[in-house]
Amino acid sequence: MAGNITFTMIKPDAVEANNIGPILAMINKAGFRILAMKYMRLTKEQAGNFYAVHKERPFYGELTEYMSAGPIVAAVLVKDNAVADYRKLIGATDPTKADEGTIRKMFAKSIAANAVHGSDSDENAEIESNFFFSHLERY
Ligand code: FUP
Repeated sequence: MAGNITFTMIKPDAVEANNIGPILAMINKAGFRILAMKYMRLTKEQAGNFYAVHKERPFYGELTEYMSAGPIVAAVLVKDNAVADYRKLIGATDPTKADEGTIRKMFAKSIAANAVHGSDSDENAEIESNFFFSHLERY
């Protein structure tokens, strides 16, 4: 397999707004290959486990409530320099600070409902991919 992996979720706000297709098109256009993908709804407990690093943050309750409020698309993406290139494609956490043409600038509604997740390191890309996918689900 050529390249590195990153993990992404299309979050409930973007799914609700019918933006799965446009976001996947941007991902493909930017040169990422989809290694694994699923459409599912997280329980609040699963969302809490996924975001466990943020447990002590003031927004943790709201974040886990929101991430379990509707279905998401989870995917593992492959590309050279995947983590950094995908962070560039999605833009800043706060969409008001995201660059023009980024996924969050185009589709995010707020800092909490910010359309997509993207791993912030190779180590977390591995952990997050393993949270959702077995190796039998990667193609
Ligand atoms: P990012 O890596 O860009 O997704 O951002 P963080 O890891 O810092 O935050 C994870 C998620 O927590 C964000 F996607 C949205 C949520 N969050 C808030 O709701 N409020 C904040 O002030 C910061 C983050």
